[in-house]
Amino acid sequence: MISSEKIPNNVGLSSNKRLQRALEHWQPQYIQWWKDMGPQGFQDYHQVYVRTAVSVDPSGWAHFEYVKLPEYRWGIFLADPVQDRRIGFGDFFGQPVWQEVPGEFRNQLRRLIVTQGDTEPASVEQQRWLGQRCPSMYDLRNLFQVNVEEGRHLWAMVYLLHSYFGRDGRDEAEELLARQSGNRDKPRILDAFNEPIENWLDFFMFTMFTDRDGKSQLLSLSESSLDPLSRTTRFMLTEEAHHMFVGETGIARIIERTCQLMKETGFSEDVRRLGGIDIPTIQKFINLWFSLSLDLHGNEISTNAASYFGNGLKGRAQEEKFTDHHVGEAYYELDVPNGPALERQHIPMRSAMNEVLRDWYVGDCEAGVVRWNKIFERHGMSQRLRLPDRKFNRGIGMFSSLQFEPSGAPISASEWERRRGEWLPSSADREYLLSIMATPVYEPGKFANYIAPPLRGVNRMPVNFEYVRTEA
Ligand code: BYC
Repeated sequence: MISSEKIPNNVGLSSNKRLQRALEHWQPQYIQWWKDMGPQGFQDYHQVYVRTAVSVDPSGWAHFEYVKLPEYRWGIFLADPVQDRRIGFGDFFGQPVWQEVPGEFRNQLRRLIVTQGDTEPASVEQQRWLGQRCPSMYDLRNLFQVNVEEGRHLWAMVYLLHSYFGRDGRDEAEELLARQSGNRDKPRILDAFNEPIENWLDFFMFTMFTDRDGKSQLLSLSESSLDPLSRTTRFMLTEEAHHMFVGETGIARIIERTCQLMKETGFSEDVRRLGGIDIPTIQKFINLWFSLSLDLHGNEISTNAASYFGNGLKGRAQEEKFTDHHVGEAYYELDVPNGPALERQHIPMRSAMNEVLRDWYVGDCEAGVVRWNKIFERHGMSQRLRLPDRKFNRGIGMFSSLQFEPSGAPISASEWERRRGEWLPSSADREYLLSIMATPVYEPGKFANYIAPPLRGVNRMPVNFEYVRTEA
């Protein structure tokens, strides 16, 4: 059960006074950050119907109530320990997992935890203006649910930093609140988390694709030999699932509405004249957020990834599905740029672990796009959305200095410059989206013209439930 102390937790925080004091010292800084950088305009006078965890078992973590956002019960929740858990991969395979951080891996683990932690507040910062442009009260509530849980994920990482990394960890926890998404002097660590999220198409694509990187990274960290990291990330995954639901169903509802509008226009693709979002624009946002999120998996060939795996710090998603957990002799076949051509090379598998995780990620994204395309099928339409090739628009890794079409065909730098507006959102596309989102929809049960209502409400409540209440 989760205690209802000042910092709700299931880690027996009150029995470790030093840690409790340190975290209680960080807490007001966090709240200040949340007020400054969290949802703008919804801090003081609004009550939001959100899910909060009262325990970590399935019946307890889906408890719903109205709360004022700054009073959300952010806390420290670890999944239950697995009895006699053993290291599942790498050079220490089969040994008991660690309850403390081994000195020799301290820097690497700190780096992984800081990188993970940094993404959480970053996403809240990126999304802080969206409430002013929301398509419905239902969506507004979902946005805030995602935001408070990202805040809680930051708590999860800060708990690990404070508990296991001493002074360095406390300094890192402060830095997590000091860096700012998009800030030129103190940006967030990973590139996608410095991109603006200014409209709801960005938001739904982000929760579909970037939160799905969250899923793949959390799955691989949940395999970690450091048991507190594994237990923390295992619980985070339960919350992450809802974020991807918000993204996938958000885009599905936009597609649904686009199909309806296309019928109204006599199957013309020009739904903008009816205030809808046309399919080419949806495709451009897929191209953008999918490629940005591919970058989040790091370099194709990475000594960092090899040593994370060898040392048992970060495994593969669903490690138990693999047969070889040592991976000393195996190779990964990769198309590596060699001049203008690609050359198939055999890369030691451990060095290709980022690519292995990226494979898992691409498969998970593809399944989502197949589900979206079923909407067109249901409407009897031949249009289809697709993921771009993984070489397209890359900013990290061996394809980042080369240019490719979404199909994967190589093109010259000048052709890329000439044609990128066909494939990625242009400023005109962004202006159009802002124009149809300029007036937020706050009336319960009403939806902006460009998006269909959801099939059902939250927690069996009706779709027209007052998910966000304004205090008198
Ligand atoms: N942007 O050897 P490499 C989530 C850097 S999302 C900028 O490939 P590695 C969430 C890299 O840091 C999940 N820099 O690196 C979603 C390194 O720098 P140094 C977040 C990048 O370590 C939505 C250099 O390039 N969690 O939870 O194998 C909402 C060499 O790279 C990028 C994690 O990422 C980039 N995209 O792989 C809220 C898990 N990529 O050493 C939350 C923890 C690489 O030269 N992180 N670099 O200064 C990791 O596992 C790894 O750090 C990475 C990169 C997968 C990110």
